[in-house]
Amino acid sequence: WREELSPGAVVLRGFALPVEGDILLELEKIFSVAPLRHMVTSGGFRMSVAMSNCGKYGWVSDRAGYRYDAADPDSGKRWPPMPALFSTLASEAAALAGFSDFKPDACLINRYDPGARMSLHQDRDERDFSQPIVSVSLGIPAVFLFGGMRREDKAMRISLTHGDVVVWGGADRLRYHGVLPLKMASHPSLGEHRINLTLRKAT
Ligand code: MD5
Ligand code: FE
Repeated sequence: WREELSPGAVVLRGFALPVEGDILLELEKIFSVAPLRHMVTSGGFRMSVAMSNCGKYGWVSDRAGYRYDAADPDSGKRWPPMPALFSTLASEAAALAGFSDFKPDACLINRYDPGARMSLHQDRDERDFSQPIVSVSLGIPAVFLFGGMRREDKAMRISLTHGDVVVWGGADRLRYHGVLPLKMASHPSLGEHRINLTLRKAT
């Protein structure tokens, strides 16, 4: 159940399954305070993925660009706190991949509906690239693109399904990556959705 894509990129198949119900309960509470919304890029395009955040900082994008912000721009209030379950799960996963003492302060929540995608990009908005990023996939499956250090580099295709956790760190932290448009599918507990939690140390 532990697949090493590369020394710094480790897939833990089904690692979140034992706590899936608890994660979904926490997400409902978060969405009641900070609803999922389609953010806009600096170029003015509406993102196909709907987003929210929990934790001390949240990732936001608007016409001014993208950044981490302690407040939800839609409400002006702080993001809901990060559930202990999320930080513990991320820290345990990071440790299994060789990154000890990972303490995330930001959790971006991405919801994909069939057809939604994420184009190739690097995650460079965090202060310390020596800190890994932990991603938790729930719901319908996605094909994840794991690229190289340049946008043109050929990408590996990895299928990520319900309960899979991936740790991205070390030399793999700054690889280009993305998600292919989701195929229509339905999952018993999430319906026609994929939810991905991305746990980071933003500052
Ligand atoms: C997703 N989200 O499936 C992915 C999971 C994002 C995003 O890409 O920015 O919200 S995180 C995948 C990731 C993060 C950091 C580095 C690498 C992959 N990588 O080097 O391949 O919604
Ligand atoms: Fe990313």
